[in-house]
Amino acid sequence: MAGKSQDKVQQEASIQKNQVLEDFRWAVTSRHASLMGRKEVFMGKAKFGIFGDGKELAQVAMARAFQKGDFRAGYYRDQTFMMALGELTVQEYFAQLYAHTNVEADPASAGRLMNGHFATRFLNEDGSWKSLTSQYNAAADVSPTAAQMPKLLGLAFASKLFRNNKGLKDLSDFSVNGNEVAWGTIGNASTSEGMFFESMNAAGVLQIPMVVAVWDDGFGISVPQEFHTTKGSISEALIGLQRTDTENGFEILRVKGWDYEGLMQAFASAGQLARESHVPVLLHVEEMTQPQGHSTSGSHERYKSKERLQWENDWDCILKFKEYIISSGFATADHLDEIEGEVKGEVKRQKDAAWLAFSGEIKVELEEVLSLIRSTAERSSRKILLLQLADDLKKTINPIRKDVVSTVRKILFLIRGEGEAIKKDLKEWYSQLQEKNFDRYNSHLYSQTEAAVSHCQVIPAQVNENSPLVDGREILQAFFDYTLEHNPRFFAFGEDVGKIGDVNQAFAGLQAKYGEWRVMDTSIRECTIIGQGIGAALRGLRPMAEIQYLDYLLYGIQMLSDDLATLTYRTKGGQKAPLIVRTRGHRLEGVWHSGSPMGMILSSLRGMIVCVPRNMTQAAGMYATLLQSDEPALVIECLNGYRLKEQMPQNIGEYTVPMGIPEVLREGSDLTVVTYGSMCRIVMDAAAELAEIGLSLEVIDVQTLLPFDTYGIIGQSIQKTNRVLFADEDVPGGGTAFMMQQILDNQNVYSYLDAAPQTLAAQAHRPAYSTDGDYFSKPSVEDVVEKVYQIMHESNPKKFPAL
Ligand SMILES: Cc1ncc(C[n+]2csc(CCOP(=O)(O)OP(=O)(O)O)c2C)c(N)n1
Repeated sequence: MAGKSQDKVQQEASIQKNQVLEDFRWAVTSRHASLMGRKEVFMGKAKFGIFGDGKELAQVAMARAFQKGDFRAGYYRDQTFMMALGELTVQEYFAQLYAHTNVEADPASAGRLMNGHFATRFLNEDGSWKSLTSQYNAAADVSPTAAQMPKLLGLAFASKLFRNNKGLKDLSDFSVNGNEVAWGTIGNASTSEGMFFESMNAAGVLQIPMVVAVWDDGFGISVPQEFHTTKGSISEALIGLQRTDTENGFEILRVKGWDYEGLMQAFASAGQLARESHVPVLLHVEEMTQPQGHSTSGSHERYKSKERLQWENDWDCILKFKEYIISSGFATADHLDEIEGEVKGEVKRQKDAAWLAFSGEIKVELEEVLSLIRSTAERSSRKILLLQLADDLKKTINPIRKDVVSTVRKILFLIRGEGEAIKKDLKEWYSQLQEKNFDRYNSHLYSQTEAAVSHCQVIPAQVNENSPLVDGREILQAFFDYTLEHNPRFFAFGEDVGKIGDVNQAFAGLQAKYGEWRVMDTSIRECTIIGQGIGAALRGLRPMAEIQYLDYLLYGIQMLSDDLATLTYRTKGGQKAPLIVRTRGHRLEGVWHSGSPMGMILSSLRGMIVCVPRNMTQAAGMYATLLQSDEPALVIECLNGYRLKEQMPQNIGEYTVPMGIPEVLREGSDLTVVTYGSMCRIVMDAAAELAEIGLSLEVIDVQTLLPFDTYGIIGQSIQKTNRVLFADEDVPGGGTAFMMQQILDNQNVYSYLDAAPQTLAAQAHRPAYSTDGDYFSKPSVEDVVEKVYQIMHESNPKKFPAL
């Protein structure tokens, strides 16, 4: 202090005092939001509540260290952090608790997620990027514990790329020299999840600016610490990751959740270390409490001892903060009480405003419909019943949309036999409401912007008789070469992708040509390969994450399903991560290298594009389309197609393959076979054989399973052939069942069918090893021939006698 003027010292002291009191304000604001939130649930105004009480102090400290351009990937306890950052008002907090469906009311999820799921908006309304370096960024939360970790890795990894990949230097809306820290939060019990350990190890290897704060309150719902973590402490358990003077690793810090100064220091130094030196940090925040228990689902008195409950009271971080403020002379107890009184009033005011806005919208609809029902009743023969239903609806306490809509639907059913003039007003009103409700609850499964795949320009591949025949993998290699040269945001990574250019060499030589920041190797960690891609894509990059074989997608599918596929939907267009996942499958050898688990994929990845190119020419065109778009995708190349010969298109890198448009590979008149991927060749071979006995097959390659045949090409074919077979290599009831459902439900082909629609799939078990194993497990040419013949036999046994 010796060199400082008295004024300067005083100024600094007052800044500190202001800061401390501001932090106090945020802590108690958040606490009262938690206390009132729980009451709202118990009063029946919200369905479920999970709150951040007991975790406030650490979060005001984290908010102080968090800078513009930084990213958070955390979990449901982080309300204080979001509030202190200015990214969550109390009113918005309650809007989410009530499930208010307006983006303006709940910018994180538009009422789609239960409370405590935080997010900031990365995108403008048209889907274009905001300047992420000019704002605080919170990646949209998901509920599965620890699922925030893999994308956290990617968010931090992107800083590393921005710092080291010179081609990204101009992207100043996304990064300033890779100075952005990715801050993660996780509960102590959730650190037991595999993805936590996988992410931590990967961050230590990658040396990225990732700070992971563990909020440790000694429990995971009712289960105490000794069931969760070796040695009862995650920072002890991870000591082997700690950096030394000679080896890279993690910085590990420990701090108490009630120690304001300790927390401020720990978060500041963690942030600085990560930001400047890209050293990852584990910040273990111990001795946190949970004053109201885990959630509104139960009370913690059931499983915490009296001593523990007493300890939680005595070591409540806000109580300790008050003691600290008073003993440091920043404020008197009376002053703090005064602040708290003010805060409580303000929290209540914003809570009430949130309720008024939420319930007000519904009330408007309710009033409208009541008056419509009454006027309908006057004209209807069911007058008394309708008035009774209106009366019941009016009496509903805290009415919701379901009450309104179900009453209207009941009435429309009741008066179905009455004249149009009687029903018209109510029907019209309901149809408009349906549109609004679709937007509220069902929109944004896929991109609704100009960059959706459906808007991408179609440029046909140019091939002529002089186009050279090459191995399929060379077509991909030429495509990736072109893309690496022309698209600086594009990079590819995965197991064996870097040095050898992937196990089938589609990237061969490209790391040498474009460098290790464009084409890179990773360890064997599918879950975090996906997370790495999601995080990087959230930051404006165009990653291609490779999963070596489709069979190993299972390790990564949780992240794809829970995080990537739901992202646009759960933020109602507020965030996007146009990650391309490249993999290969369908056919090679044995149980774990020839899988085709399409049913699994189709059920769990709604929200993603799923491409099944039959060869590498189609694959390259699909990648080109996807790179123009803002949608996430999975592309499954044919594992047995890399050495097959194809003609190299002249406009490689530029031509595109449209999504959702099947291609008719062979025209025919007797029966349509709908298939994709490696099965295309088998079905084409079968078609050639059947042609010899005069049977004419129309063969259709669906090309993409999601979206599926947007223009009804398959239906048109069935109108011509009147018979259809859906064939693939998945288990029975998987991909073929999906295709059949799409056609039967959406293309109204029933009346055109002369024979029952059928499926041909693999055996229900995984495929056995070797050529014979494949033959007896997966559909063969003979299987297709016999199946088609059987359908024809049933139609005309005379012409096609039984085999
Ligand atoms: C994968 C998964 N399993 C189970 C749950 C149900 N669940 C929600 S929170 C929770 C306990 C988490 O405890 P902890 O990580 O210590 O965080 P805390 O709630 O104590 O802050 C559990 C089991 C879940 N959300 N996700």
